[in-house]
Amino acid sequence: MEGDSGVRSHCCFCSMQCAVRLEAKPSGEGLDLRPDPGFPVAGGRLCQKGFHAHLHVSHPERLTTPLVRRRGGFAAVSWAQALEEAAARLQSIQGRYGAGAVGVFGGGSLTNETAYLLGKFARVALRTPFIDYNGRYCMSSAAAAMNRSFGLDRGLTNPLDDIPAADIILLVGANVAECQPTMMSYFRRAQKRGGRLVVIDPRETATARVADVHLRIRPGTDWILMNGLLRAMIAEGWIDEDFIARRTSGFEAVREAAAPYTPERVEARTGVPAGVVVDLARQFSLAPRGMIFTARGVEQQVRGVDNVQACINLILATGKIGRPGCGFGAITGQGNGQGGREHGQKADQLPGYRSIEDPAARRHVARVWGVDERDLPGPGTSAFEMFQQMTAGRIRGLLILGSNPVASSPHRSLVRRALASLDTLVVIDILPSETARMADILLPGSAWTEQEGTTTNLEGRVILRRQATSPPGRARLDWRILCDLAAALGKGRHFSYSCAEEIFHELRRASAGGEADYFGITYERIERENGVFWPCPDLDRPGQARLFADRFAHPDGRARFFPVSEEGRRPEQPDMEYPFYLTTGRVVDHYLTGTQTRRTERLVRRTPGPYVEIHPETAAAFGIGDGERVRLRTRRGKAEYPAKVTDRIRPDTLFVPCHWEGDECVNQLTDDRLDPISRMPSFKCCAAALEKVGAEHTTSKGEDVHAFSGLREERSSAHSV
Ligand SMILES: Nc1nc2c(c(=O)[nH]1)N[C@H]1C(S)=C(S)[C@@H](COP(=O)(O)OP(=O)(O)OC[C@H]3O[C@@H](n4cnc5c(=O)[nH]c(N)nc54)[C@H](O)[C@@H]3O)O[C@H]1N2
Ligand SMILES: Nc1nc2c(c(=O)[nH]1)N[C@H]1C(S)=C(S)[C@@H](COP(=O)(O)OP(=O)(O)OC[C@H]3O[C@@H](n4cnc5c(=O)[nH]c(N)nc54)[C@H](O)[C@@H]3O)O[C@H]1N2
Ligand code: SF4
Ligand SMILES: [Mo]
Repeated sequence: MEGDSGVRSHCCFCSMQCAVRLEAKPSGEGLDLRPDPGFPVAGGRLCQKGFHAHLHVSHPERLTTPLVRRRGGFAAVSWAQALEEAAARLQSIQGRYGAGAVGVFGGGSLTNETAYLLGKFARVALRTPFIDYNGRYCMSSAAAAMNRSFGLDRGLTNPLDDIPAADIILLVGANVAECQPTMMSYFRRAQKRGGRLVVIDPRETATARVADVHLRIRPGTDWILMNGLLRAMIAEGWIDEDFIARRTSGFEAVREAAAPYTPERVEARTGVPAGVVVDLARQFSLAPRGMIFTARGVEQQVRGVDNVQACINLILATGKIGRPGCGFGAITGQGNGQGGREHGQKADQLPGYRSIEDPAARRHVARVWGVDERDLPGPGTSAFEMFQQMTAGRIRGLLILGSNPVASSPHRSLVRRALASLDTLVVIDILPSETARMADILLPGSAWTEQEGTTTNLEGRVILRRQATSPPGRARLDWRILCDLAAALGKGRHFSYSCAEEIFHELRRASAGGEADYFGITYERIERENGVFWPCPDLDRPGQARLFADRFAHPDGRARFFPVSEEGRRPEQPDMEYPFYLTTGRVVDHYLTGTQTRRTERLVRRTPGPYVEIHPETAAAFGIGDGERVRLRTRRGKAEYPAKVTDRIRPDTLFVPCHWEGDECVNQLTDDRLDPISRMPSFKCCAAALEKVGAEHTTSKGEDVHAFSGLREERSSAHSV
């Protein structure tokens, strides 16, 4: 059968991990890629990024040889020379300033095997506490809230197949149609059955356009809306008292915290009309089955954990979890954003979601790694805080694998300063990203088609990519580079593997007994069963697709409510000087910092560059025409973009996509204040000023500007429910 030929793999981009088949072109040059209808998750669908996901792999700018910075630029060197120099420089830093003077920064696009190995590399080869990764900018708020409430963080608590049974679905700060396009078919199936799709987003996104209801909420106010919904449910007697009594604890404090949020107060704060609040509360609680999904729109906020928590409180109060059509989900972002957060890339974490501060966890992992438990370092600090450690001179050497933090971190100028202050920066990448170009030692790694390994999709389904090609030139497999570097550091005996599967077997043992238990999963099972869900402790039993049917993961089996109240950080608010909300996010054609998709001609043709979305009223007040250049300023910096005048955004809000580097990078502007629990930066909400380029002196200030300050009351354009 034609469908059976080719190497089985999964798209490198988003967390849907759609299945593909890869085959060498008949000419021998490059690869053919086609969807694989034999794999269930996306039913043989791919989005436009997926159809082109193999093209950047053979781009002429691929890094193919180790490079070392010499006076006047990069010089090509042998692997032996590059590894020796990297090891010597990192060791000399550690010799002078201690083990913790070298840090490690990872990524959620890496395979489970590589992510696991990177965590082990930091703790065993470098013995540094300082490791964190780009998933901190992505999943950390959801992870923290889910851990607190459920005792476990798995993005979706249900398999995707449970979605079509829902009668009502809330998508909160999630633009699925552009970010996980093939997931939309699950929502469409629910809608065909009569289910209602409600989208809560300051912008009328492609997702909002197919929804039954769109609430154009004021940025940063979702927890207020959720409190208002809960208050209405309580007031009307629509909550599930039986579920609350049997399966949860802590409800009283939440009832109290929600009490002040009358529909009128919610309207004034969020812009969602009072009547809509009550209608939505009724519809959600009285629907037999309902689900809530969050994504970065509410999570990348200084109150990201609270926003997710407030959504979870609604799920628990209505008893909508653990059944088909019922559940909570934080929609994971990166290809391996799920697996990448489970096995040790996080500052406080050992494999299998174990805590690095738990003595039993340390003993278990030290035994698997063959090291003395006392030699395992303690917890480090979060991703952005590592850059602050660099500017303070405490971290002096850094290894980055699979991330482009210069472009993806908030407050770009601080991050650039931090990396420039290092004695040594070692980067392993496949392409010359903005971060890679700052390296002292730049090592050529492997792209997704070149390495075998597992990833874990947004459902918690562990899947397998097979190797279809070899790395180009002298580029090497990522995991092999880590082993080679460990050997150069004199730790080779802890890092001798002959293939990725051998690393996976060690990961299985390291995770065994942990929350994210992979022990029962093997490559052979994954292929036979079209992926295996975790937790899966037994080789001969299926993994758990649907969580929390009978009990939650806390020792007493109960879920926890947590109150969300006025206490807490406020996002930077618009004022006279910076009168707009600035928010950032994605477009369908590009992926993250764009190092891959901006090198794919067909995607660039569709979306060639960044822009700022501006409401027509706002544009008119500032004399800005569509396509004209405007300048945005925040307390961190300024940047210029062409205006995209559209009524699909609130008049008090501006939006810039985040896929560009350098002068076009929106993180020149974003706020680096962090959520106090998750340490997530505030990518989705800060205050900004707008001016037309060339009209700096004529731009109206004062009253006109104040009209857009978001401080005024403004009705949202929400449709009635
Ligand atoms: N095409 C494409 N797909 C991707 C990616 C990509 O780069 N490109 N990246 C992947 C990754 S890593 C991730 S994390 C996911 C991200 O997936 P999403 O989180 O869905 O995408 P974003 O565009 O970052 O943000 C979603 C929406 O949040 C809205 N928003 C902003 N502020 C607020 C607010 O205060 N409240 C509410 N309710 N909404 C708000 C924005 O208008 C935006 O439409 O996508 C994954 N898929
Ligand atoms: N303003 C703003 N900023 C944001 C966000 C936002 O919404 N707004 N979103 C945040 C989110 S959710 C995320 S996830 C981060 C992501 O931020 P980053 O991780 O910095 O973004 P990527 O572009 O994925 O960078 C991955 C790098 O690794 C390389 N790479 C990819 N695959 C491999 C591999 O297999 N091996 C090797 N060796 N290298 C590889 C790529 O070439 C690229 O240089 O950005 C965050 N930044
Ligand atoms: S939906 Fe996501 S995984 Fe599927 S093809 Fe598109 S980018 Fe790739
Ligand atoms: Mo992400």
